[in-house]
Amino acid sequence: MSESKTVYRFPEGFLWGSSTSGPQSEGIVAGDGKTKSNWDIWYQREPERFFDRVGPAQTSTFYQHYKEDIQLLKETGHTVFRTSIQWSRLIADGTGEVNEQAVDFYRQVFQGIVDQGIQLIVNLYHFDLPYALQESGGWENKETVYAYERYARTCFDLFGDIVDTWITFNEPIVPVECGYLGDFHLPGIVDAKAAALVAYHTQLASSLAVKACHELHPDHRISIVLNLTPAYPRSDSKEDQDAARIAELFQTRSFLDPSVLGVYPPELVEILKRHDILPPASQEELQVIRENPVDFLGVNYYQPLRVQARSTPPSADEPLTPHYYYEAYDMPGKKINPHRGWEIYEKGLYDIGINLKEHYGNIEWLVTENGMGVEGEDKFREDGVIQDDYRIDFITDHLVELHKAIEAGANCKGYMIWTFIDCWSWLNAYKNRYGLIELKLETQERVIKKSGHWFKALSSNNGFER
Ligand code: BGP
Repeated sequence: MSESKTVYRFPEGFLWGSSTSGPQSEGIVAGDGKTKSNWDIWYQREPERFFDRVGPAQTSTFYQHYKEDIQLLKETGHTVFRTSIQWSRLIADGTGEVNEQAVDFYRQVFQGIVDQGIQLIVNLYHFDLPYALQESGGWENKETVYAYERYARTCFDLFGDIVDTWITFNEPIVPVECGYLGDFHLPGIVDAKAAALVAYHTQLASSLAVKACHELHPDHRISIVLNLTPAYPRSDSKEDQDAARIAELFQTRSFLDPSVLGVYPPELVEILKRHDILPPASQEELQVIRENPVDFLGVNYYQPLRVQARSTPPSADEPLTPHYYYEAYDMPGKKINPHRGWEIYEKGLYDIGINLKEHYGNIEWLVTENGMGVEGEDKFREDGVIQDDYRIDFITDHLVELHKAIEAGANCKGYMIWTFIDCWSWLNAYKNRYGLIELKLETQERVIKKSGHWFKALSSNNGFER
């Protein structure tokens, strides 16, 4: 006797698709007019930091193959797709001349996607700063905020007749953490005061872009994409609970609150003041942030944050890092993706939905990234096709939780996987593959994986049975 199955049907009009980014997919072609980004220069300087020494010039050649790739979007059932404009491609060194070749390229890409009836979402910034701006102080320098605002206005102006849905930044906390509290992005320094300033300037830039978008195109919608990592305390003890609350202040609420509610959490401001690293903010700037919340929210979810109280109190002269207040908790028995080292905790997606419903006015949101990077997928090949059942299970398990959240009233309007075609993943380059479509690096051939065919059925059925 067959077991009875549950049908998970999503609300009408629910969007199905994927996200990628310019720096991770376009690649560089001689004579394309692209200037250097922070990633291009870092790779030039330290190629050994990048897995197998594969750098940002060798990404999945979307620049040359976008027409066939757009066809593949259709073949895998996409009704929504997000990519990003590379600032360093569009505007020479971030503040110079507009690159007409880039304008042609992006216009053709965007039109091609829209012509297929796919909802297009265009992101303005995915970790890629024009290097010339990095040299003049990067996001520590207020001038970068204004340069970004001009860049955003240029994009709204050049592409606003095709694109109507925008993202200001992807995961803005990541460059702060990786570049100013760690050594995973340029400039690779540890300086909490600089980190707080960079975060503040990024938020201000985002709010200025929201304002500009609404001024130029009142009918457009604009958002920010945040990696919401709910913080779960090790125990119910007050110490662990405090640690989790503060972890969320740093990791998520530092952008979530100002972007959605227009204000910073008072406790975060207090902490920064106490350590004498509160960025100087004028009343006028805070008003820009207050008056320009996003229209909807993009949520990237890969893993939760497990947190415990510190085992030893901070020493008197210990510099501030987030770990001044909490430690990571390595929870025994957790489910993990061994290739990426990230915990898999599907219920996090449910918790995010309920948190946004209860504390953020039930703002409309989309899952803009969720996915599983796996190394050595070749071993799962049968009859030429990668049988990535683990990816199908990963997506399904998350969708069950998302469905539950929607039934409980969460205002989620779509699910986008990371990613469409295997793409270049920063320092990990092509180590872990995330795609619904395989990219053969040597030939640049694209082959739909089992998950890509499955995704098409998921989209056509607007749900699944299990
Ligand atoms: C997100 C980024 C993506 C993507 C993804 C997978 O944080 O927005 O750009 O790279 O993570 O992570 P990774 O490439 O490091 O495995």
